[in-house]
Amino acid sequence: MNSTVRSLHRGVIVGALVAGVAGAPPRLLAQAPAPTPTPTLAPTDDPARAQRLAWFKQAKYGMFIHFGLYAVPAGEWKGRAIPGLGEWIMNRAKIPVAEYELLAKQFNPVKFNADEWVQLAQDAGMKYMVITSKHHDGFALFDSKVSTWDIVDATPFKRDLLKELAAACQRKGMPLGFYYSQAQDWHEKGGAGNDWDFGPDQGPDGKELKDYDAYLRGKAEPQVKELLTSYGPVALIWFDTPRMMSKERGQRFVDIVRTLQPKTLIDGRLGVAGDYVSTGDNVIPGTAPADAWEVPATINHTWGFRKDDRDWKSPGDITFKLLDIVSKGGNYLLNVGPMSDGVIPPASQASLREVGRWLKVNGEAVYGAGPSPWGDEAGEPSARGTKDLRGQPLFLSRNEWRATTKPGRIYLTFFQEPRVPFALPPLKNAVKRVYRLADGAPVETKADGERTSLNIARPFLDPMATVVVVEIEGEAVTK
Ligand code: H79
Repeated sequence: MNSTVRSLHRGVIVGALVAGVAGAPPRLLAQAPAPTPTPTLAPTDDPARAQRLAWFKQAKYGMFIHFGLYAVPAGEWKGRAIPGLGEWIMNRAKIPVAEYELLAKQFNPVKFNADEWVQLAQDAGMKYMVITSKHHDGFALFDSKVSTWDIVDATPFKRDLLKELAAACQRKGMPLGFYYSQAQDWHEKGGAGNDWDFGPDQGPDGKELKDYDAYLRGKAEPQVKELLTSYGPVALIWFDTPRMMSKERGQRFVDIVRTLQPKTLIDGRLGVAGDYVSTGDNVIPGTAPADAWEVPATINHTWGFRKDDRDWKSPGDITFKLLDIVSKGGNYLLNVGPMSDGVIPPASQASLREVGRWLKVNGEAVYGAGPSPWGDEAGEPSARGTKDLRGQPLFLSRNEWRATTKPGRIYLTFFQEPRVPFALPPLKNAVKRVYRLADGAPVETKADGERTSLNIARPFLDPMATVVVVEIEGEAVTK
């Protein structure tokens, strides 16, 4: 057993503190909480929404990319490490706009290759990609006509990176979505968030002190229109941190998206109902928060590249989190932060590719799979009423195995060797056949009254995780 796998084997652990399950390093706990998820979503009985979501619910696993000027300082400003998220450096170091603008002249990702990025996502087994078109620093990674604060007008690179990525995605059949920070824009005096150049957004009474609507109408809305007009089919728009997003303002974005590309999904952080729920950053809930949801997550502890963060999640950890999320009905949107030369850090690539190799063999348990028919195997809320850092009931996560489903099939993914015989939780359906997914080897079963026991061969062949397929009569019925 390698160490990447061993780190998961801790029996019952405390989950959902900040990083969800499986051993968050303590230093994470010092960070401020991520934005609260918006629990609202479009009506569940809307057939247009169900159609829009169909590919998303099949996909299950996507690649998030945070790329921008912050990859140049990479977590360090004037010789000092600035704590926190790499893409927040302008805010955390209170860098004036005029000074931050100089970074654009140093931004020249000459090793960027769109096909390589898409190929990596495919090798990793990821089924969609989402890239920062504009983060809170206001810098656009595409050639905007309404601002010169973009990659074509302000950098020596001069190429429209999103255009190249969109073309590569289309060639390879990879759905592409755009992250767009609609509310915060630290470059604009009307945008939210820059209180070091432009003062606070709101007074103590909540009164707005900036011309926020001028920013929205003059930059954010036109840029979202550009993204939906000039880059082919857009799989989704990933809005974030909905500060001061009133119903009216949020609805203006909904109208733009629905008018220009009715198939484009809206995430859960616009501020008004989107198509699915986005959990807090790195938060894996104990149970499904909605019928369609997604966990945005980092592969180390930052989204934008930081040169001092090499604490990459192991392939075993990523595989566990993916199955944990899928077994609860959600999607996993896992981030990479390319370096300023345009190369995705090789160590993070290696981790992703190893998960991809596992998925090549075992992907049937993931893609298009529905949630567990049980749920207790994932853990339970603390019986003692303990609350986590967000004031939510603490969920005690278990990590031995997870279940996912398709019609007539239950997939049991084991992250450690179970005691044999392994008793299936209660199931009313007749069990037809049980076998190992990787090689089809039959698994011996024994009927035990209402319960079925599995005599799973040990030791496991795959150090990462082993999937056992339980073929059943019809859809799983547990009660
Ligand atoms: O794009 C990624 C993050 O930059 C963005 N969401 C994900 C997908 C995000 N925006 N806000 N937050 C996450 C919450 C940020 C909290 C912190 Fe901070 C930023 C903690 C430390 C730096 C703000 C500034 C709160 C304390 C200091």
